[in-house]
Amino acid sequence: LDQIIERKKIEVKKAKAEVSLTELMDSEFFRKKGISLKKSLVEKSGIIAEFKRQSPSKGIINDQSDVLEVVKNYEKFGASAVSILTDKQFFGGSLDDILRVRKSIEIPILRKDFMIDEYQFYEAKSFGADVILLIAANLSVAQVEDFTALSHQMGLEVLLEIHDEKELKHINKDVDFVGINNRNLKDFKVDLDHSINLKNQLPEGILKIAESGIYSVEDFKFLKEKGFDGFLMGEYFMKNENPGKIFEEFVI
Ligand code: IGP
Repeated sequence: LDQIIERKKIEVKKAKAEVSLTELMDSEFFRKKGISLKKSLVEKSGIIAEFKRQSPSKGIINDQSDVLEVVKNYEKFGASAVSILTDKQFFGGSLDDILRVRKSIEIPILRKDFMIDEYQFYEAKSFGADVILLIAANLSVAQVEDFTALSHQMGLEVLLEIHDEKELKHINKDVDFVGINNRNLKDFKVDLDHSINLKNQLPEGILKIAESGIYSVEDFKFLKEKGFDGFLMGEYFMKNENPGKIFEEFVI
């Protein structure tokens, strides 16, 4: 994670030099109202289906599938939202993936990246994202507050990701969703029981999303029974040649 953040700082600096805030704010999406995940989460399957080509823990997962084709199928078969990894270096994604699909789907898009600088929130909005991810592990409590306020000003919803008890302090009443990452970002181990334990310590009334390592219908049902409102899933779909088809089979 430290390595990713160091790299991210360099990328953001470069992006700032190339495209100004004014240019970002000129995008048609910047003025458009976002699509609410809060609403879509309860009205549809609750699954936030991810498009992810590769990851530091798994290497290449799928570098053949076309982002547009995949997310259209995710939508068609009832995904509440799509998550698109926009980190290039470690996940093989880009903001252009969001731009490319934005006009073809009507469900919310989560920009999945490592957010460390205000500039990236302007980017997210202007490329057509509706929701952004904040990872408690690499942000201070004050940063989470500031970034949440900025996101809301722009009309972006906020998913705050935590992984352990000491990150509970990052939760503030303004974040829209709390995600519990079942995967430890330090050793990549997945532990669903750990997540349920942590879930029981969350404030009441907040929408709760189980993230990562959901590898079977049983895992999904188990987490649903335990009271999670949303489920962020990537690899289970993406490791197949046709992720949209696997998604379809999963939900029926
Ligand atoms: C999806 P999985 O195990 O279904 O592919 O996980 C998603 O939760 C995972 O990609 C993720 C992630 C992150 C990636 C969750 N939090 C933070 C990068 C950064």
